[in-house]
Amino acid sequence: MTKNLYPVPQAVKDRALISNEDYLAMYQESVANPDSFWAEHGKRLDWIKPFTQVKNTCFEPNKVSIKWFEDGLLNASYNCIDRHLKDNANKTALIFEGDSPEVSYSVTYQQVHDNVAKIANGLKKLGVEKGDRVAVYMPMTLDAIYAMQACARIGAVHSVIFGGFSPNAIADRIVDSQAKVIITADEARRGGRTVPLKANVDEALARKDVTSITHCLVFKNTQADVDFDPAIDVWAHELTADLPAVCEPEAMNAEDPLFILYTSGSTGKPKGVMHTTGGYLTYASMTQEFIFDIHPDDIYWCAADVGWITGHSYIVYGPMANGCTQVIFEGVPTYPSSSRIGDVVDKHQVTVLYTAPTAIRALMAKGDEPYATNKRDTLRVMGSVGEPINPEAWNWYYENIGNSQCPIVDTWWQTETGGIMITPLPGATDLKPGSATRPFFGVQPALADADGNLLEGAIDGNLVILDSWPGQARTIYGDHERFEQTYFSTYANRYFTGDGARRDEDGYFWITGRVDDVLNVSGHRLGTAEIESALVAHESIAEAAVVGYPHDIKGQGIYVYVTPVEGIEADEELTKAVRNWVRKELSPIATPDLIHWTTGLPKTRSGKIMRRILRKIAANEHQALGDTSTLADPSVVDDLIENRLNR
Ligand code: 6R9
Repeated sequence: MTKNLYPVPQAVKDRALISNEDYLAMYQESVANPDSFWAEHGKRLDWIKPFTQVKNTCFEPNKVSIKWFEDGLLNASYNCIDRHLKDNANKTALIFEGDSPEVSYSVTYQQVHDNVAKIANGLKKLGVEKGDRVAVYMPMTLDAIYAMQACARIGAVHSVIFGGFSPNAIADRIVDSQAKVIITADEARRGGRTVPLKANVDEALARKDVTSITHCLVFKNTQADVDFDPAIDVWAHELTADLPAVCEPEAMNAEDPLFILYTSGSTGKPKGVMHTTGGYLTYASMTQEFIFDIHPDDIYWCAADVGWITGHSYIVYGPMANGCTQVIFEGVPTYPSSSRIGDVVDKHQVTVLYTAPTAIRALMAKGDEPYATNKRDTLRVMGSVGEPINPEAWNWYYENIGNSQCPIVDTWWQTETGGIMITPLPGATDLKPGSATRPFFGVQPALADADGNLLEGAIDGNLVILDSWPGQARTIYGDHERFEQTYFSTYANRYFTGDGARRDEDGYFWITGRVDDVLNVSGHRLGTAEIESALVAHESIAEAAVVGYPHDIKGQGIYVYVTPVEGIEADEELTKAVRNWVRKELSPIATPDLIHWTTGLPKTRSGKIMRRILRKIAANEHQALGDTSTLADPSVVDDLIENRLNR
């Protein structure tokens, strides 16, 4: 039975960094006096030149500008590595747990330092300079983390491309960022299979418009044979073999870019969300410490991929800035069996676990047995991220993984927010399954109606944030106008999240999901426009419309409506070909679940596709279609309902 309130257990309270009284006082201070609050917390980092200015931000139309700590100088990699060496050089930094349970080993902060310094020197030797962009297309190995830290060390801007993306998606991101070097590996391992990373990069670089790359730096991982072009390819082990394990960190301005990360929006191509150095790192490290209640002896495990923002903030930057010991997991929760997460927790004595609802639902579907074979009694705090967690999954996570003793922090945030925004704190917040609860320090969430009025009390609305916080994205790379348009034009003077939410009578927030054309499939963010443009690039497809529908494990499934070009008869073979086409063009994570061939789509007289209707039909809720009187040809709808695929 799902209860609806879980008060903070005494044992958690006793040990916690932040009590409820602390939370209330600190929150109040953070919004009343942001300058002095963040001046104090900015000191958690080591600054080469301390900042004297704190907040300088503006959300006004056509003047959006976000700066924090703008006259300070620091280096992110120094903060994540070097400053721990004085007292903790031999502390374990990273515990690698391979895709195969047979493979695991640890490295200390000193070893991380030496590896990062060598790669940083290697990048310099390849001509990479401060401000240059470096694409990173890597497996979930320690080399991926070293590569990102090495970029930060020399002031290069990394642009990590998730290892599940296809050559076309890689090429798009390289072209947009004009990356000089791409870092990759021979192959990745995932769930007992391999992914041909280097071959994918080769294919991406072969695209005519990809002209900015001078070198491809290749790490050996599986030792597979790969094509090697000495004109551009460089083996990492050869490049770094004779280079010193010392590399002076570059002094960066707080507002110098740290990285670009592409994410999907409701229109057009993915956007290069840009984060800078000082505010981002302050926010990533502070949120990680307080939200996971981190103590020096914790063994922390965030089971995300570095290809997503969660891997950036809660693997590469936050925990390392805090000098944590953490598990880096190459594999998937269901390989070699569904007991893997619990087995890894026991093996490495994990105390803090951060994962996604989709993983929890996949395990839940396998029943409780896999979790009868491991104990998980070292766990203290568990986190959830990426999509709304339904109360059933929350409860299963709480009872079967956490032995009913670990608070669950349901953390709501986005690529654009840089760090967690709405979340419980383990020692402070009474939990309600399914609610992300209350804002973190400095975050002012509010609900707005369609006309831009702010709503009071217990109510549903569009989630906006009223003022800036240090981890906020500064711009979209190369397109500040799109940044303003996307996030600051729906509601003047407010940041619009694209999410809907409900606030209850206790002031707790419940995120209800995206209110725009962005899908959340297994925690992966996908724009319907992106999938549609991949679909219409297929020679047999004339028109396509993509919507999400409720899916038991993935959260949302991808429902595709397609009209074939004249003279083409859609059959099973073509359906299969289209499915593979999307995998290849975009990514396996964008694979359509249901492909519905139709001769027409419901359109208004002005030719706009009425997605609202398509969503209802895909959700098998066609009884409640609402007003269809503005349709050019209402008969199209009857036909779609009759042939609907999700019944
Ligand atoms: C961190 C991350 C962002 C979108 C966001 C929202 C959804 C993330 C959530 C959640 C409900 C949570 N989302 N965390 N929804 N509860 N705890 O996932 O970033 O990939 O940019 O996705 O994910 O819809 O707008 P990103």
